[in-house]
Amino acid sequence: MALKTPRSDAEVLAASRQSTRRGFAVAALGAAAGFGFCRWVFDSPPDGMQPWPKRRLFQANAKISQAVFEERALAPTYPRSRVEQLRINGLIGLKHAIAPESWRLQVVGVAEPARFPQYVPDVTAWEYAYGSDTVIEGDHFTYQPADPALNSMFRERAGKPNRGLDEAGPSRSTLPAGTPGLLLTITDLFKLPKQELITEFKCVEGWSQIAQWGGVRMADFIAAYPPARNPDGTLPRYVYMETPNGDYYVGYDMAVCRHPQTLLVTEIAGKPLTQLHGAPLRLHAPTKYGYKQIKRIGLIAYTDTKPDDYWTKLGYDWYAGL
Ligand SMILES: Nc1nc2c(c(=O)[nH]1)N[C@H]1C(S)=C(S)[C@@H](COP(=O)(O)O)O[C@H]1N2
Ligand SMILES: [Mo]
Repeated sequence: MALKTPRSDAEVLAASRQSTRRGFAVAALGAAAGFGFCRWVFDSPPDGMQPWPKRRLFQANAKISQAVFEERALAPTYPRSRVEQLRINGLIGLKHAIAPESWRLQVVGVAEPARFPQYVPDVTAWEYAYGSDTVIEGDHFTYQPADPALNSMFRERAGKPNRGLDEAGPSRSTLPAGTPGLLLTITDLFKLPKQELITEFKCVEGWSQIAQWGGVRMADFIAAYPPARNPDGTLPRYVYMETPNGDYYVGYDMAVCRHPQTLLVTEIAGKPLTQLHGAPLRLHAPTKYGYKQIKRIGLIAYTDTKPDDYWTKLGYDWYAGL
């Protein structure tokens, strides 16, 4: 399906609700809860790892907040004057620079994939190439980026243990050899309508920054490369993404991916992504914590089996809602 005219957030939300089994209940809950509910959570001060209302709220009422945040609520957006320089945090799967021309996006679970010119019988056979500059050695930051602005961020953490590095181990959802699908280039993604969004990025560790994102809506990507239906006619409930080497991996509910503010990002602050911010493609989902926002996406797979998820394995919430 060709997407020429960008859709409004409201149109994407409406389409998303239609394609959701819980659609009707969600609309009602969203209307009842309203935006005040959302603000309260966004404005709350962090208490240790997470804002405290989040914990209490989810204990008390996980189902309602889940429906409201994922499928109904829009995250607040900000004027350009508020944009900050996004820090770098989390380098799992980014230890070596990827050679840009070797990047492909593997897409698996698409309806009738052989009709696309990008079809290949085995996406796992694709070989990514890496640069010789090592980003991380052993357990400690040793990277000295060419860009002095990045250098200062690393000086802060030099010699400190790189928490979480490879702790979760390999993914259970990595594709077996011989999986057919598409191999897209970045040019294929640029054919979708461009979106810009200025939102607050929140890491579960307690920091947040306002960042400017450029890219395409995940909802538009799904419309252009739609998932194959399950044998019973329903649509797959999940999306799985991983870095090219499979070191970092994230599972999403389909509703999160259809949210109008969930973007496949190619630019931050009007400039192409740097390697450490996830070049050439990362995810931004302003209704989710940072750990669900995977950098350097190598694979997008539609699936009806709940995918493995790096930080969920280490005890963090799968849903990761704000
Ligand atoms: N590939 C990859 N993506 C990742 C991570 C990571 O370690 N590896 N960390 C996540 C976490 S916890 C955060 S807070 C954000 C940080 O994004 P930034 O470095 O662009 O600020 O990336 C997320 N995506
Ligand atoms: Mo994070």
